[in-house]
Amino acid sequence: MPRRSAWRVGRSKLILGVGVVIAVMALIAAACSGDDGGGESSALGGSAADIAQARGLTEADISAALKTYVPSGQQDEYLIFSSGGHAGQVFVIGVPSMRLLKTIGVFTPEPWQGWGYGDQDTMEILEQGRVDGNDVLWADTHHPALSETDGDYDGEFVFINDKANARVAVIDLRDFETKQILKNPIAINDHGGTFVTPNTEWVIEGGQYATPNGWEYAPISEYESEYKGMVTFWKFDRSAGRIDADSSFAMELPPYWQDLCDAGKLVSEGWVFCNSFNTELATGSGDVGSGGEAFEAGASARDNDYMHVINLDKAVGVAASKGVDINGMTVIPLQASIDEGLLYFVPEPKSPHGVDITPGGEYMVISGKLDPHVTVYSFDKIQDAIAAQNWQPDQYGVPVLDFDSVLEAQVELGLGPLHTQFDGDGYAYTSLFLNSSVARWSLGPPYGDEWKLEGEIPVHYNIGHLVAAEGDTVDPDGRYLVALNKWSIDRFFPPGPLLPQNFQLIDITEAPEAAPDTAGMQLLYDMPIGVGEPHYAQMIKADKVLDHVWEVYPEIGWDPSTMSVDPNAPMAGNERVVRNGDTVEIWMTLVRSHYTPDRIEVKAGDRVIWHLTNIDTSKDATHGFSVPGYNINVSLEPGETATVEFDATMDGVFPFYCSEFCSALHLEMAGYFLVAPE
Ligand code: K7E
Ligand code: CUA
Repeated sequence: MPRRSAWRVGRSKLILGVGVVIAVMALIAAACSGDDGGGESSALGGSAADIAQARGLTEADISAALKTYVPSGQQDEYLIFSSGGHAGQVFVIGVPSMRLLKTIGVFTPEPWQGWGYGDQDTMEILEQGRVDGNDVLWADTHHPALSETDGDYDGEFVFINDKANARVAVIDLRDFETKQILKNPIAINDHGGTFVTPNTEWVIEGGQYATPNGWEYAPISEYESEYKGMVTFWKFDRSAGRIDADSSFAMELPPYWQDLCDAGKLVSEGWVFCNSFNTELATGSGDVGSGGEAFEAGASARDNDYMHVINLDKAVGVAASKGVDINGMTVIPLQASIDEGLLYFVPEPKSPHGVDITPGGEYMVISGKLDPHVTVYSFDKIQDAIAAQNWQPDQYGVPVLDFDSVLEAQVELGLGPLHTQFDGDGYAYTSLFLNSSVARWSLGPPYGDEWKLEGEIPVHYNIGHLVAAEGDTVDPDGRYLVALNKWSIDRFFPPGPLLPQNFQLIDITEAPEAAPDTAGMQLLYDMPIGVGEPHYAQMIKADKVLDHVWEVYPEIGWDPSTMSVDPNAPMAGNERVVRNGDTVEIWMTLVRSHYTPDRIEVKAGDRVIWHLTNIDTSKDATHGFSVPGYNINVSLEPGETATVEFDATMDGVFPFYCSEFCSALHLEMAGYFLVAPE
């Protein structure tokens, strides 16, 4: 792989060189054709053809520009919900314009949204993500999952996992705010989350690096017996808009490193599939000089790892009868899963990454990072092999189904296949990390005639996930595909040695014959992502979200954490300040361009409970509330109420002000918070 990367850099320099030559030629052409010698003016004025010529745009550039450009005032047709990677957030991006619409505060405080800066509800949600009582205010978000109805996105909720700390979060798409964070009580890291079942009854969170249950200590020499893998099924209560932790359960798995999961759909509904690696049970090289084997060698020694095939429907009942309590989580012991027929393995080549289910649920597609093929398994054949007990137990006694008996097809795509998406025309799209490309391939029956590679399009560079429009649902749209590239190398201005990621928009509407060099795919646009490292994303028709989203809260005094009116919310006419011993409680309203009351006087050491309601009801009339020195900033969207609580430990004069430019007299929307010395 290092050699390959070096080769990539070499090639990209070559591309840059060619690009410079083309640009110079275009400039010369432009200069030669200029009638007044004013290259600048001809680039800004003149006909479209003049502009294209002056800027050196090719026919393909122009067609790409026409496909991505969304004129001012018009809206995008699709939305991407992307993991924010280390940002600990979720990004919302319009397609095809690739305009960033919002960064939703999730695991990490977000100042503009007042997420984690004094607003008690947001502080409490962030506190739900504490690990053993400690704040963990960053996250490594990987896989957002839009809620589904009958296997199709319904635009109501988004879930997201935190790989670093094994947490999941629930975002309500009525107001695009995080409502809940859950710390997994049995695991300290995860990866195979979040993925949802076709009606969002369950939110799946698979594990990654095995540890003893509850990340307790056990010596690494006891890895085989004391370290555990896991998959957790969080029960989602749609009417409450929350995960019900008490009705959730987990399955103990062998200490293979579970990787990614996907829920079966249609014919395979009720089953869950997870890939894994490190079935070698590698434990690292240990102390320097001890001669042990490094993880990357030890964990990729075998030719096969195991796809986990899980009977979720049946597991629900077994959890109730045979589950044991670990740190408050109901866990099905491994032996119970084996005895009850909940868990089967299927050999998968080799150090795979990801499992993706075809739209009809018939096939499970696995990519081996170190194998140039995608391997396609048949759900029917898996069921037949289970019925026929065509298996050998692994070292933990889990039945390993016979590979050949469940295999449907293997398609050779290229180097480093990772993740797969689908369109509505019988094509699959697989990211090729080492090739730096997206492969387009045809599915066999019932989608098409033959399992076969159609071709590939280069991307820049080292693609991880990819997302097609509704490309993991029962009804993919095709149209657009976005490559989520890890490296951008030469694509953008280098802002220091940490370079942006690169989202590349690709048009997949044409058939492969339309452009044989790229199997019909056209690269449209590069979007640098200078925040976090996104992993997965999902792309939904914007209309579906528009059906649910609120632009102002339904009533004045709305509490987003309960999604109802807070009976204690300040309302116009009942603003007041009440002192009770050392506690000062304030009921304040905000309206363009005034705080009522606008002067608050307390004594040092007082407990301050400050209730705020934005009584404006027009779209976008958001007010802020920032108190200097006290790390307080609240965003109050139209109708919203919030409460801030703190001890007035610092005496002094603190002008508070509206931190959202809301009106012509926004600067005047201010007040004094006076803290008299004791
Ligand atoms: Cu980065 Cu899905 Cu976590 Cu692959 S994962 S790239
Ligand atoms: Cu309210 Cu600025």
